[in-house]
Amino acid sequence: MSYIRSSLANGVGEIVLDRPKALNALDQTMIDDMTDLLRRWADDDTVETVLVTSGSERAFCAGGDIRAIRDNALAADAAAITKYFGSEYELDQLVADFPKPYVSMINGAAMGGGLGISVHGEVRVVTESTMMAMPETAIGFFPDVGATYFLPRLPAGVGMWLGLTGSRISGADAVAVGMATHFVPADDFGTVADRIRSGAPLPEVFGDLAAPPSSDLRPSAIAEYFDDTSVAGVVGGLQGAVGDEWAQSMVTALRAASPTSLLVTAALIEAGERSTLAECFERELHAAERICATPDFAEGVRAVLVDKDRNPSFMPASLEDVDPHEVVRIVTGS
Ligand code: QUE
Repeated sequence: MSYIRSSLANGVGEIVLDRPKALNALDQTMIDDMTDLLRRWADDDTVETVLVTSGSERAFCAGGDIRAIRDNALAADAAAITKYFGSEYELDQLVADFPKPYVSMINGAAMGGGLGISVHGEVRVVTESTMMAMPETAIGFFPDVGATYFLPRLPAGVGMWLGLTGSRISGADAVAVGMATHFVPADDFGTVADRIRSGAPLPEVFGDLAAPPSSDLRPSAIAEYFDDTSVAGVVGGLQGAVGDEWAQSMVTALRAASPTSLLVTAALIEAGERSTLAECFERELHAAERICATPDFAEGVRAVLVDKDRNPSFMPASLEDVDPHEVVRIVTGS
């Protein structure tokens, strides 16, 4: 039983993510199967384009197999954790380096690992149902899958905002900030996928798209409060915006996150700004190994995905009580 379906016709290799009960969350077999297909198709002259779609209406891909990683963390199986993240980031790097057009058709939710297999690719198509987020600070983890590379390259403050607060953005927002390349109305989404499957040249398929609906992001507010590498500075600025409902909702989102995760996330995004994608994956792999061994990770996944009470007890519980040496240890290993 496989959670990936694949086909090859008209020069188009298609991968269909098909694990609907887990919103297509990537488990180890899906990562391995997708890696095998992409390695084969990269060198197969009959493949001109790769198309990645979801078999589910609800989600493109909700992330990684976080429950299994928590089980491995609780069993102190460090080798399984290293294998999982190492192979996932290798797949994401393969997408970034893919030598032919790699097209992701992103409907519904695309979070965490779902962005890792799409955002690094050449063509990212979104629609009205698209919801993108990097929600890891809520589970005691950090935005990985190359997010420490792509977040600091978004417009001022947007990467820090997405990474720290886990805010959800729409398809129109994703085009506005550059995470997506094309917007297609939901009514035309299947037709566009069918035209790609038929082998129509991509410039023809995407030649006459209408402009996306307007984005309701607040770029000036995001730049004002989040274009800052200090988490305390971000929180302080937002708290000072008394009466600004948006700013106070961001304070609430930051309060729900693991304080250690927030500080690790800010440090990784700052370091990623001056790093190559490969360097970011290397840094993320070591940080993932270390953060999975902390109590906040097991507790965050418990609260959000296992018991679903959304009431985690993070330790320490406030930013001021996080030992800066612990952040440095997770981010750099020293
Ligand atoms: C942070 C995450 C994930 C998340 C929620 C977060 C993640 C992930 C899922 C998820 C959601 C629904 C499912 C599922 C997994 O949620 O990585 O199997 O059915 O996979 O706050 O990183």
